Amino acid sequence: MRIRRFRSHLIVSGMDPVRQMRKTIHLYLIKPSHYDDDGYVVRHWRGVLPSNTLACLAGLTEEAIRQRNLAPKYKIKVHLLDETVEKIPVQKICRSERWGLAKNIVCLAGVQTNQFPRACDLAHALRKAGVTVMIGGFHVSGYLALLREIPADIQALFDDGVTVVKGEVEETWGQLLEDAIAGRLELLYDFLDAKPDLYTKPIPVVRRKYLRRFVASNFGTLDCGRGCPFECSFCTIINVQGRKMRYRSAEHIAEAIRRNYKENGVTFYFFTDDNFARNKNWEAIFDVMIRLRTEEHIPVEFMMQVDVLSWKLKNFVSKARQAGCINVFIGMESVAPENLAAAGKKQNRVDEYRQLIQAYRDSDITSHVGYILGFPFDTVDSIRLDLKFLTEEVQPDHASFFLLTPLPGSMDHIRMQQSGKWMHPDFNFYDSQHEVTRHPHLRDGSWKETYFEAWKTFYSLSNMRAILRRGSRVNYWNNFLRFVWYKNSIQTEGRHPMMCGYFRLKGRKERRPGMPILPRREYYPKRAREIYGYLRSMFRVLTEMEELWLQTRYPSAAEQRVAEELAKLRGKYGQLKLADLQAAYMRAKVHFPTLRVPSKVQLFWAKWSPLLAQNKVFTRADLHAFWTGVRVRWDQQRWFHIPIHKVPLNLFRDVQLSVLFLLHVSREL
Ligand code: B12
Ligand code: SF4
Repeated sequence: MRIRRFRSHLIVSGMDPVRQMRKTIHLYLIKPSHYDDDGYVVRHWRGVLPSNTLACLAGLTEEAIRQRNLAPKYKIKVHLLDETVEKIPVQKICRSERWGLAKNIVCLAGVQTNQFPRACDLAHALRKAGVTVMIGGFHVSGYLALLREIPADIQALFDDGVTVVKGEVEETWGQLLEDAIAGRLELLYDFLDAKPDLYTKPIPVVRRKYLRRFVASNFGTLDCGRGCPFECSFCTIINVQGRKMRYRSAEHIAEAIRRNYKENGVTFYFFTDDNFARNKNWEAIFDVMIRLRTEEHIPVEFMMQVDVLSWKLKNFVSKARQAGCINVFIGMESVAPENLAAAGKKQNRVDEYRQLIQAYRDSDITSHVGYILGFPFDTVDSIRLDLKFLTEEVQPDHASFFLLTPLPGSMDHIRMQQSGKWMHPDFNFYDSQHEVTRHPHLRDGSWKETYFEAWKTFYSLSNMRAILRRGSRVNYWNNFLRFVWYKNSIQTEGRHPMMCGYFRLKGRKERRPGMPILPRREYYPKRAREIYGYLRSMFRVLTEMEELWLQTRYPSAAEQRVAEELAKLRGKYGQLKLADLQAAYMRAKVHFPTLRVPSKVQLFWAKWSPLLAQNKVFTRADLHAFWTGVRVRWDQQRWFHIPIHKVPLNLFRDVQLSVLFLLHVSREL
């Protein structure tokens, strides 16, 4: 190992660290994003999943400031920044450091492999101004866990005076902060073998200001435990967090949930444990949550990740539902036993998959399976057959597809490296959505094509309709909204939903070093075309989802009452007067308060409500056919053949449907 033994802060400044100490300290906890294929930083107007690492480090910081009594000595301002939803003010931080306005400490947090190149670029830029920079997370931890040599990119960080932290810091964060403030940071900290006991460690802290950048601001994250006892070869968790399970105290978790509910309105959690079913404290955690829901009336719900054997644990599924679980993510990975065997996933039994999904469905918990493409025995044809089996036989409610990726920290990575097999040299592409190795049967782009085909097949109108009809009414909107998120990510941006948000933002100058900054005249027209493309695609997703809603929706109680009243008027449609209709609505106690609708709309509703109420299929297929006809004639320049007189009514019907649809969707958000 080649690490020069000097203190990172001294290298650049060359000054006595004690003299550098300033009163105001800005502590930036930054979750970096990554670059898209064009080299632009990926950022969205609104995100979907907040970062749990930021929440964890925020909790640890609060405690460190309290325990080490730092507040009287320094004015510490903590900034939580997530580059996937906001711009990082690199210039501002550098200016503040150069002008000596404050001491700035930047922690690049929870850096995953695909974010590592971006994190390095940020680190180097900040170091040029002398900012103290630390980097931690799964990439550096996993990468250094299995390698014997220090790789060149990490050495470059050391050379620039960046501190690399390997492992978890629940027991050492306070000391690291003090070292950073005092300018005595080492270049490498290795905590991998000193895994912290989490039982009474600070719980991740949720901040309302941060949550506002996400679609659902009632959404919090929490890791109730860490580690996993299994041995999958593509997984990095076991080599970083270990195979011995560690967990938090149930009472601590309850306290955090209570506080987050009262102070920040958080009612939904993503428990980020990789395998909640193997958390030895699961029952105690479920019990306190049941108590919170029933005795304290805190309407908390959550989703969690579990293994395929979880349904067999006595009381696990039923208690999970009582505790508020509405969705489980299951590492199914493949339906081909030979692939599972090759990945060391011995615990997965394909013949039990259907029972597993049904066990959760019976308890009104929706299932989401993780599915990997590119295992050794996969071919284009076998994947198609497997998908058919997955959708028709196993019948999960959701699926996420990933390309098999040798992530640093996994056994796959180290084996490939030892056998000298080709792996893509650019970590930016290690996001499970790019081909970074060579597959024996999936060549010439067919791997990625099959990947997109898998998304398309699973999220086809027919499969989504089948899922909604199969599921119970309580989960209708939970499933539906996830479909909107998934369809929009894959169809509009071609991005994995877990790396996507709503409406992609870009900065002309936020481009990967080495790639040209386009002149304005070139960049903006290109960007305008791109935005137009997004909007068109979002519109297409919206109409498709509207169709799905129309075909599957449950009528509301008010609608049912209207339908009953209108049924009494049936047969009189010919001579129906507006006053009769209004009287019927009054009797049903519906005054259309949400829409102050003109009389025509009421007539339209009068016609269709009974059909909807009887749960008969209703569709916007006629509208779709009409607009397609208009577009075709327009494109063929047969303008006189466009039935102009029908346009206003159809437009009106379409807008009305869209408004109703959006009203329903927004009510569920
Ligand atoms: C939750 C989660 C997500 C969420 C993230 C949002 C969220 N809610 O946090 C979602 C679903 C979006 C997600 C997506 C993905 N994920 Co993910 N995810 C996780 C998971 C299960 C938990 C993360 C977590 O909160 N851990 C708890 C925190 C506290 O741990 P931590 O980040 O390691 O931080 C600790 C230390 O590392 C250290 N530390 C961290 N940062 C810093 C910084 C400094 C300065 C210091 C001193 C210390 C320090 O202190 C922390 C406390 O001890 C992890 C697995 C895991 N067990 O961590 C996978 C994991 C991180 N994900 C992984 C992957 C591959 C992905 C995806 C690429 C998959 C995909 N295609 O969708 C995407 C990438 C998304 C992206 N580009 O951002 C891999 C990353 C491996 C790697 N080498 O990159 C992991 C490890 C799982 C795996 N399969 O191996 N993920
Ligand atoms: S079951 Fe999941 S978390 Fe556990 S080793 Fe396998 S992939 Fe990793």
